[in-house]
Amino acid sequence: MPAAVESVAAKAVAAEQELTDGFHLVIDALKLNGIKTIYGVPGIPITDFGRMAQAAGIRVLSFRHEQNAGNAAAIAGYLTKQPGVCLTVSAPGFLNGLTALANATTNCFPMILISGSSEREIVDLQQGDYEEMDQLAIAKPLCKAAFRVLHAADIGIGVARAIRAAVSGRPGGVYLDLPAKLFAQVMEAGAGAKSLVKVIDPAPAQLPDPAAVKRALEVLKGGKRPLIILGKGAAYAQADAPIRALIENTGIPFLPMSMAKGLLPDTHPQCAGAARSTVLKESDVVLLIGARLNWLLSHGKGNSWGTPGSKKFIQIDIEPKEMDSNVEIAAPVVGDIGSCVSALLEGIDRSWPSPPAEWTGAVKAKREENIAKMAPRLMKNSAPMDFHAALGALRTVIKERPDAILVNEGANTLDLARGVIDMYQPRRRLDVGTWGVMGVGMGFAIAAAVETGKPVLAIEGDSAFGFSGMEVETICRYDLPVCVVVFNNNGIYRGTDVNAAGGVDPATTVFVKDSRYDKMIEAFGGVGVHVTTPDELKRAVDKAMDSGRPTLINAVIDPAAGSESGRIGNLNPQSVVKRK
Ligand SMILES: Cc1ncc(C[n+]2csc(CCOP(=O)(O)OP(=O)(O)O)c2C)c(N)n1
Ligand SMILES: [Mg+2]
Repeated sequence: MPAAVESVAAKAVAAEQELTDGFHLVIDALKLNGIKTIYGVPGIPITDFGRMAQAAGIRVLSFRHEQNAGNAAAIAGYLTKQPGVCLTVSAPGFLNGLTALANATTNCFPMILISGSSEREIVDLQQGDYEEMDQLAIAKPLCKAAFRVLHAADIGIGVARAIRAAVSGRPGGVYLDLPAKLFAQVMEAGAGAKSLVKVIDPAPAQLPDPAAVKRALEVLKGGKRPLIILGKGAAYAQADAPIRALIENTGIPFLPMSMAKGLLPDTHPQCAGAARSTVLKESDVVLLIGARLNWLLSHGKGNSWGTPGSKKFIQIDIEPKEMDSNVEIAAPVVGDIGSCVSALLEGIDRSWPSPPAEWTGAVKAKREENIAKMAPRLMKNSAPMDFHAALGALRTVIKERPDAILVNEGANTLDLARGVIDMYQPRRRLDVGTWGVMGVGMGFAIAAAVETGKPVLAIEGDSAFGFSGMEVETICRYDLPVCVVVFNNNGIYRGTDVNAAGGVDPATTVFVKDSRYDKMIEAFGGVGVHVTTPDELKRAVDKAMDSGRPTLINAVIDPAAGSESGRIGNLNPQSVVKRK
C-alpha cells in the first residue's frame, strides 16, 4: 500500500475509534449498571440495537409478543431487585409492552420499558410518520416515571434516572423513550464514556422513625389475638432471615399472601394459611408486612374481618401514602422492609410475651381441621381428574422439589393451586398478582428459568395459557427447563356452558372440546404429553423436571369441575332483570 493511502486509512480507523454513538452509549450505560439481560421483540428502530447488545455480551431474548417480553422483564425485576428491561419497537410494539409495564407498576415490580420511537418533529406535528405516536405522554399515567432522551450526551443520565426510579422507594415500572435518531447520533468516544453514570446505591435503605417502631411494638404487645400478614413486598425485600426471626421470636401466627407463600414454609407450625378466614375474623392486632389492604384483603373491613372496629393495624410499607388507604392504621412504620423488621426485632427480646395459648391453639385446630378435610380430595386417582386430584399430584412434585419455581394462572386453576400446593422457599411462587391478570404465564416462566437457572413448573388454566401460549416456541428456542401443565377443562371456569340462544355458536366461555395443547410444543421440538390421571401427570412432570427439557403436558380436567370465576365469583355484577 502506498504510504499516502496507508495514512488516510489509518486516520479513518483512528477517527472511528474515537467516536461512539447512541447505540453503543445505551449498551454501555446498561452494562455499566449491571444489566445482563434484555427481553424484547426486534424491529425498526431497535433491530440493530438488539444485535449490538447481543454482540456486546448482553443476553438478548427475543419473544413472539411484547406483552410476554414485558412480563418476563417485570418478574426478572421481582426476582433480582434489579430492573428487568423490555425492549420494543415504536407505537404498536410499545403498546403491546405497556400492559406489562402497568401491571409491573401495580405489583411494585421494578422494570424499564425501553421503546424506540419515531421522529419527534413529525410526531409532534402529527404529520403521519411510520408508527407515529406520542409514546411518552401515553406511558406517563401508567408507570412510576417516564423519560425521553434526545441527545446522545444525555443517555447516561437517562438510563441512570430510569434505573433509580424503578428500584428506589416503592419499586415499579419506568418508561424510557429513545427516538430512532438518537441511536445514530455520534459523539466523541471519550466524552461519551464520561457521560455515563453508574448509579450508586440505587435503592437506599430507608430507616423507620424510632418513635414509629416503639409505637408499633406497643400495639403488637397489646394484642391478645395477634396476626402477621406477609405480602409479596416482604418476599421482594429479600429480608428472609429477619422476617423469619420476627415471626419465630414472637410466636405470632402468620398468613402469607399468594406470592409470599414460602417466605416461611407453608408447613411451618405458625402458618395460618389453612385457617385464613378464622384469623382474619378473630384477630385483634394485625401486623402487615409488605401487604396492602386492597381487594385481596377485602380492604381491611367488612364481614371477612369480623366485628367493625375490632382490629388494630400495624403496617410496614416503604410508601407513606399506603397508610390509612382503606382503614385507620394505628401504628404506621414507614421504611424499607428489611430495616423496619430489623428495628422491630431489636425490641423483641426473651421477655416478649407469647401470644395466649388459647389463640394459637384455636388457629392450629382450625388449620388441622381444614387440612384434614382437604386431604382425601387430593388423593383420588380418577379419570377425568378434578382440580384437587390433579393438584394433589403437583403438590407432591413441589414437596419433592422445593427449589423449583411455580408459575400459576387461571381461575379455578389459580385459586385451587394456591390453596393446595405448599411452598417451602421464598420467591418460588409467581402468579397473577394484584390485578389477577391473565397472560403472565410464559413470560414469567421464561424469565424465572433465565434469571435463576432453576426448573420451572407452570400450572396454567387452558384459557390463561392461551394468552401467552405462542411463547412455547421461545421456551424451545432457548431450550429452557420449563414444564407447562395445561389444566384443560375445555374453557374458562368450566367447559360445559351452553349458548342460551341455542344457535350454532358455542357459549362464550367454552373452547374446542378435547384440544391437544401438547401438540403445540411438539411443533417446535419440545416434548408433548397427554395425561388423564394424577399418576400419569406426576410421572410426566417428574420426567420433564429431571430432564430439564421444554415440556407441555395436556392434563385433562373434568369440564364440570370448576366454579364461575374460581373463588371470586362474588365480584361478578348480577342482573336483576328477568329474561323474557
Ligand atoms: C387480561 C385478562 N383478561 C381476561 C381476564 C378474565 N379472566 C379471569 S380468569 C380467566 C380464565 C379462566 O379460565 P382458565 O384459565 O381456563 O381457568 P379455569 O378456571 O378454567 O381453571 C379469564 C379470561 C383476566 N383476568 N385478565
Ligand atoms: Mg379452563
